[in-house]
Amino acid sequence: MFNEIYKRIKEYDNIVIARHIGVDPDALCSSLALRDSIKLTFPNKNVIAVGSGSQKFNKVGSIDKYTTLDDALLIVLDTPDKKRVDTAIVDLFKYKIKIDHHPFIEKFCDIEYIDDNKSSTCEIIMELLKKVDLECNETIAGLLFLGVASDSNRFLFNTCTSNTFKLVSEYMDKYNFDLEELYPKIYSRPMNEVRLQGYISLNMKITDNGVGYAIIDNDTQVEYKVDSAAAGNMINNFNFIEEAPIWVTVTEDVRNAFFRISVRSRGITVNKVCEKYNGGGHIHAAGARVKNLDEAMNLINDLDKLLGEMKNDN
Ligand SMILES: [Mn+2]
Repeated sequence: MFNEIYKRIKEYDNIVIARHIGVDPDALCSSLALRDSIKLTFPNKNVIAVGSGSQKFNKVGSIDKYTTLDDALLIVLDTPDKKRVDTAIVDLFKYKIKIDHHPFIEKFCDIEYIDDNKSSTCEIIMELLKKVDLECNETIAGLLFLGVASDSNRFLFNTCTSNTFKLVSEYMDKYNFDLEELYPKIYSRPMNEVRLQGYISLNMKITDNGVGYAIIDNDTQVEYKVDSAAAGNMINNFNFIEEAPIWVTVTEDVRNAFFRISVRSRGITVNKVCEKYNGGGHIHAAGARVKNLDEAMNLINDLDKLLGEMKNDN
């Protein structure tokens, strides 16, 4: 399928690369890396990577302004369903390609390369660049590394396979990117976010069966001077709490009038519960959006019940 993807990239002079809303480093890095690789390989092509920006990741690289390009190819990265595509209007494109590592939700592209055994979309792009005639350089390799490192929570998850480490090793060998230069681009953060992390540690509650949850309402965000995106991103800092094999953050988003729920687990499938609440995601890392705190508590109770049932089964 990589050859088919390459054929289409070669064929089109105008290419738009899109990714999911609520940008994260894998989505951002995969789209910038693929854009830069295509431009490096075909300097005359018009390639843009689009989506709403994020102050938090502005050191990673710059996104392009969205403009409609005639007869353009759309490549959607890291996004399993059409409604989560950021900025680009999918139906306006003649030909569409999807490359993703989320569990399948719906088909909306002509070619869909989906491998949900991969750590990240960046890992798939590493493979793509290796297997077809697309160029790479130190900057592109660094972007791809950041996407893999971030989506695997710095190689903590089982989604990292020998394939992941082999690719990272090969790219590091060949392009010699600098880890200490790269990591701050996604991990450096202001003191107020660190203080908010302290607030969450102090205020996290744990249900009877072991769901750790923290509610970060708008007042708290105002008090700690963080936006809801920054607050929602705290979730990955709370792994390895002995009492909480599942942990959740509930973040109020007043601008959009919903609560964003992020769920993580060690070894327990949580995306099915999130799907019940208009969400979804990976088996151990999922999320949902709900209208109010009651709905959020229902979701948390469902996760608690899930843990209770597992205890009874043992
Ligand atoms: Mn991803």
